[in-house]
Order: sequence, then structure tokens, then C-alpha cells
Amino acid sequence: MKIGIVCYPTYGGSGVVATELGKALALAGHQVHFITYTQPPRLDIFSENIFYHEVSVASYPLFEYLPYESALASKMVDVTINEKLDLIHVHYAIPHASAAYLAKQILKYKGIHVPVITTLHGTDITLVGRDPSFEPVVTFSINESDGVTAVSESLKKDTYDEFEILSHIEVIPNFIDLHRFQKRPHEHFKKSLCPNGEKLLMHTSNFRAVKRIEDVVRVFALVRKKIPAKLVLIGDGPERSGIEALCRELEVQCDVRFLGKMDGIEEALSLADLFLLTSEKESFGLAALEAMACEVPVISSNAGGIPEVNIHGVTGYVSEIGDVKDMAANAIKMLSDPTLHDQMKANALARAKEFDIVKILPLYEKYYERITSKS
Ligand code: GMT
Repeated sequence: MKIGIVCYPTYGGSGVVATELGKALALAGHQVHFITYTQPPRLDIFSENIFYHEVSVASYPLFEYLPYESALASKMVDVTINEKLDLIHVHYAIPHASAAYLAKQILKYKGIHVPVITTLHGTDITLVGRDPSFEPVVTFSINESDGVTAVSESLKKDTYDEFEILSHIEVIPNFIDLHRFQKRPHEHFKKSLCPNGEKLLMHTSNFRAVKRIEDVVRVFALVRKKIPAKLVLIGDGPERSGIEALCRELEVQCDVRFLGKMDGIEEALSLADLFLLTSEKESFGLAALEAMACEVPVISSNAGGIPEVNIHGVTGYVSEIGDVKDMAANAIKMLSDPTLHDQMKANALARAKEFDIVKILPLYEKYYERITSKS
């Protein structure tokens, strides 16, 4: 098939899922056309089946806000006509689903029909999409999509609860490339971070408020009172300086390292003894799955779809959002019992294997066939 993929070119989340899906589809023989405003970070390979179309928005003194959605719709029209796309798959509803609707209407006037599939990723529904400034457009463009998928059962439920959705939502969970995400022995690096054999706790995210990174630091401070430990925080974003201040306030700053945005995140994850994901909202928790694939058990909140990935008492522990005492108690229990810790590492890997891209890719291919043959 010839598939257009529209996404945000981000380091994590929906952008990574869309990029990795496109790469896997290309490997499976499909022709994949990425349509974004800049090259996605993980689109770093050469493949005869991958094409990249940049959306550029012409600026004009009148524009206080650049009309990206119009430029995106125009680019979708152009790519669909010239590359003869069979399907457009947009990731993250805002503004991709409504831009796709516009493109579809324009193409209809030209006698071309192209089905649109929208994949909902999380904050497009649970946070931003609910805002009155977006809600009517989100509802409309979801209902007008030929196919809609959500990355977890929890997100599907939230979508039906929050919006007046008339169409069926298919759950296709996120996935992992187990060749890339696997434990790699880097003992020398671990030794430089934890010279006295301290336990290494880790968190990766975009440092937005919704991640509740203050809970990560508070859990760490409680663990460190009982067990020698270090904390590594990977990523960057608006909450970073507040988190640095909290580390100083709790007097843990000398045991916390901020590594910023990293490309080879799997190298760092391989060093961790435990991964923390304390989010207030999380439709899936791809970061937790990446850690689990590197044999790292997860201490998490019970937000959204996290419990569909991290199984309480098996691959780690799940606590109520904000219950830092329970999270710390679980972390201490796991880290002070080597047998339990080893079992949870093995369980984490076994669970990650259930989300192997090799298993999930055919679900998307079948869904594509279903939607294109129906419309
Ligand atoms: O986590 C973020 O804030 C980024 C966000 C995105 O849209 O890129 O991630 C969402 O999509 C990911 C991929 O499907 C999910 O794994 C994340 O759980 C989800 N984030 C939230 O729901 C907050």
C-alpha cells in the first residue's frame, strides 16, 4: 500500500510511535510518505520505501499565528495526488484529523477518494482535546475519520466518556522494537554513575506538569533514606527548573543527574534498576514499555493505560496517583529483595515481548485493509 503518515516529529510519544510504525511498514514492503513540519528524530535510516514531505507555512505580516493546518491540508492534497496514496494515517487528533478532513473534501472535488485513519494518543483526548477551544473540531474530525484507533482500552473509554463519538474505536496498543530496546551490558558506565554500587532509579519524559516529576524526586528521596541510590532523569521540558529546585530543597541534588534529551535512550535504560512513571495522565506509557524491554521493573501511578502495561505485583508495582509513600515502599521492597527484583526484571521483559512490533504491525495492516476495502 501507499500510506501517508502525519505526526508530530517529537522525541517521544506519538511522534515515535508514528515513525517506528512507518519504518516497520516500509520494511514490510509498503511505501510510506511522512508528512511533517520537520524530519522526525527517529527517521534516521535510508529506505527505498520511505519518503519525507516537509510542510512549510508561508509567513505574512498579517499572520500573528501561522495557519499550519491549512498548509498541512494542502500538503496532504499534493502528496495524495502525486504519490497516489491509498490511505492517510494521522497520529494525534489536533490538528491532524481536521486537516485530513479538509484535505479529503478538497480531493473529493477532484474526483479522488482517500480514506483517513486517526490514531488517538492521549492528551489530544484527555487534556488538550477537551478544551472548549478544540472540542467541537476534535469530535467532528474523529466522527468524520474512516477509521479511528486508540492506543489503550483506557483511552478508548476516555474518548467515549468525554466526546460524542458515533463511530467504532479500535484499540491497537503501542509496540516496541525488541532489537533496539534490549538490555546492553555497560558496567563501566554504571560504575561511573554508581561508584559504590548504589541502586539506579530512572525516569524519562518531556518534563511536562502531567508527568508529576516532583513525585519521582519525592519517591527517590524516601528510597535514598533506606537504600544507597542515585536518580537519573532523562529528557527536558517546562518543569525542569522547578524539579532542580525541589532536588535542592530535599537535599538530594548530589545524587540526581539530569541527562537532557538523549537519542540512544536504550543505552541508558539498560543501566537502571528501576523505572519511575508517576504521571497524572498517561494513555499508555511507552516510556515504561521501553524500560521493561530493557529488563527494568516499573514503579508507577495507576493513571490511564499504565496498568495495561505495568502489571501490579508482576512487572513492578502500581499505586494511586500521588501516593509517593506507597511508591517508595514498593521500590524499597523490590530493591532490598534480590530474588523478587530478578523475578520482576524477567517478568518485565516477558510482558514487553507481548508488545513486540512483530505482533502489533499485522494488526495495523489488517485494519488498513478493512478500512480501505470498506470506503
Ligand atoms: O507523554 C506525552 O506527554 C507525549 C504524548 C504524545 O502525544 O506524544 O504521549 C502520549 O502518546 C504516547 C504514545 O501513544 C503514550 O505512550 C503516552 O502515554 C501519551 N501521553 C499521555 O497520555 C500523557
